Amino acid sequence: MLPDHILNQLVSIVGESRLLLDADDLQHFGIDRTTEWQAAPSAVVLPETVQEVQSIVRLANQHNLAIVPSGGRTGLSGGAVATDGELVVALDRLNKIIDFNPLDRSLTVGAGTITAQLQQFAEQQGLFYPVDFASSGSSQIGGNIATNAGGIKVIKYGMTRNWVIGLKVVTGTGEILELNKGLAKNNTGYDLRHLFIGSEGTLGLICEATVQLIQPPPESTVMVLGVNDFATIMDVLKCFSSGLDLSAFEFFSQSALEKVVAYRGHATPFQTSAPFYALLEFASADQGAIDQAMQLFEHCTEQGWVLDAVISQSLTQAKNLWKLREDISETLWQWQPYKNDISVRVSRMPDFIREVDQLVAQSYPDFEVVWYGHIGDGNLHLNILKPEGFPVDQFHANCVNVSAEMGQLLADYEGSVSAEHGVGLLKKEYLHYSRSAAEIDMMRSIKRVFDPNHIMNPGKVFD
Ligand code: 2HG
Ligand code: ZN
Repeated sequence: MLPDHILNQLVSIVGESRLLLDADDLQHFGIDRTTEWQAAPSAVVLPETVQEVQSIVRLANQHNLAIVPSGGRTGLSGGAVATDGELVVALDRLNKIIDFNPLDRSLTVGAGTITAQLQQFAEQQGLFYPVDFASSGSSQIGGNIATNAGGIKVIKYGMTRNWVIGLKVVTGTGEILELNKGLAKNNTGYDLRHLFIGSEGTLGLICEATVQLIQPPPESTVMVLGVNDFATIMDVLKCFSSGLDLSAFEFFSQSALEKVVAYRGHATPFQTSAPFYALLEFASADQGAIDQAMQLFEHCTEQGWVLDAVISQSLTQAKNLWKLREDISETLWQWQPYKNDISVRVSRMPDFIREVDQLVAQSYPDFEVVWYGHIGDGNLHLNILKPEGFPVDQFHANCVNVSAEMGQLLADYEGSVSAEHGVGLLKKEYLHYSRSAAEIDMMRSIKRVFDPNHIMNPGKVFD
């Protein structure tokens, strides 16, 4: 519990109704989508203006009070978890559309704007915001930027970083910085905007963002292919990406499909099952692209790579096929999964897949492993499921042991221990497999510049 004089000062900044101290609120705002940690913040504040955020950060500096920024709380690495009496600064109320410029095709919004609302606003203007993922209905743009969120269209459009053309931030020192100001061209030294993107709240708070919108993409078609074995998915990717303009290339295993069908009530699209499935989406403004897709499918069948295929004939069918992939993560929560979010370069995927498959088979003989992810980006999400009745602590300890071997394998392949979910609390002990000691030292030095009193999300990314 914070002393009264600090609580009074917080009330004088945000007003009584936007300082939350109830146990339910502390629980709700003190945790993200992870289940490993217990929420224990001392208070939650809901600022409504950038100036209020600045006053909060200045106050926190005076009293050496740690701050945890909170967005839509959909994170999967414990980046927005307050476990130790921190002050949670929830950006929910900074959720206004601030500016839209049709000529620049730029949109400035408060950090608390829900991703889906931003996407809808773009659509209403006849434009398109291309970053998308299953949690877009609750994730906030500030959180997306703080974690450089990826998602299902990275193969064509890249990560959140590619779409941020301006940021208004409050640094750990309480400075308000306006970074890049929506410019397309701006070669004036270090681009601090890019330091804040993916910094997971360790340098300051993102309060407003300007994103680049584009013309909506042409009509697209979704195809799901039953694939013979894991490594073959990469042959299928090579084949389809050579002939089509792909906007997604995802995969999932039969066990993922079975669970989504059983627990979400979706219809299974195949008569006969395959060990793996590739889901691809391609631009299909004319019949030519669909004919081309059918030819590529035939080629893959002749090669013995693909067993079966379904292709969407309508928007509804396309959406239903997407659900088979997008609903996997939420469906698996009931097994308290141990999650991996790893990547290597696409060209190294075929060899990496063989080794990671071997490692997992040896390491988890007694656990069910569900494979899925953005394989077209070289990104695998393998979820290890806890058997019913197996003690959580023991399960976790087993998985943590394997993570070191996985980390070493990733280091050998020059891959990443966190492809898109961020480091937070979950991955920090594995960071050294992907970043050198010199790099991590530099990151610490950068943090000291923006946050000399070490109040911004301490303990996240690195200690
Ligand atoms: C996805 O791609 C998300 O579905 C979640 O990044 C992955 O829960 C996971 O492991
Ligand atoms: Zn993902």
